[in-house]
Amino acid sequence: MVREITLIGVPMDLGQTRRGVDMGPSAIRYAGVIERLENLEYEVKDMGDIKIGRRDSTPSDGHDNLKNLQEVEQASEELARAVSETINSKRFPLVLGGDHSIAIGTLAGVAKNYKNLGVIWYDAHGDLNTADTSPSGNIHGMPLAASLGIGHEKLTNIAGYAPKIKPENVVIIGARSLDEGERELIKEKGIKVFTMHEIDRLGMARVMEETIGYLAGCDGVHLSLDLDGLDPHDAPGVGTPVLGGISYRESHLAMEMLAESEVITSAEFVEVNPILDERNKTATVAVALMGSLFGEKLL
Ligand code: NNH
Ligand code: MN
Ligand code: MN
Ligand code: MN
Repeated sequence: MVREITLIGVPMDLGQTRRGVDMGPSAIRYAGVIERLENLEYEVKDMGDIKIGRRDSTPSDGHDNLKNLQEVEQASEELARAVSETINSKRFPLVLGGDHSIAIGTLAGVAKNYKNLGVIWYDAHGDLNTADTSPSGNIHGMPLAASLGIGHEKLTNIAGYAPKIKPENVVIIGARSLDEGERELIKEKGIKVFTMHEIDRLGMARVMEETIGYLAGCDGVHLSLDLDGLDPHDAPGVGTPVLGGISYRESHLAMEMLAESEVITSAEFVEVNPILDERNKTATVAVALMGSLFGEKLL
């Protein structure tokens, strides 16, 4: 594993309508991310935050069910550059969100640097909507589709190329809320999904073994971890909580297994909303999971 980490904050809240998720990067910093990683003997550099435009006053006017499209596009371009530069300077990009729309920019920056990038999408949702299938017009429900090259050109073509990833290199873990169009896309593209049903039946250890095996042919693996993948009891500070999620302990195990396998080459932790949280619990959980992902062990 690369021993140098660059933190990139993305105070984005324009991919959905609840306020407060723009404070996610601050909440995660406040929860001690830098100290946590430095204790594991990483060299950590915090590059600060990507600039985010203002909330569109006429959100979906003229953008066909894509709220704040222009602003999300601009931030994605800037984030893609920052992430790619980080990888070029042989550092590990750790992106702090912000709502999940930021994954469009993160993956645009990451995928440039790999021939066959794998993605682990840890989330209650599929994030496989397009303007045509989205029930909300919220772009945070679309980043996985956009990265597969599906959807509005302004979202699929960030950094000037598409697609970023192949459907056979994606594993979704924790799904329990999918829209109709997302279900169809999963079937059509044959995307690998471990829903809560599989996690309950197989157990997280087996799910992670299968995930790591499934992505074995990839030359890099990006972890996109939406805190709402966890159960709202363990991660209450998220905008769209869904009951019956992955526990804190299962998530720890998942991160530890990723650390042992040394497959992860970039990561982002998204949807931390301190306004909806209980005493910064969700950011604290995020930092604890980062600790495990980067190799923290009790003994
Ligand atoms: N599927 C819904 C939508 O597209 C909700 C998405 N919300 C998320 N995704 N938090 O991870 O609007
Ligand atoms: Mn507008
Ligand atoms: Mn998501
Ligand atoms: Mn989600």
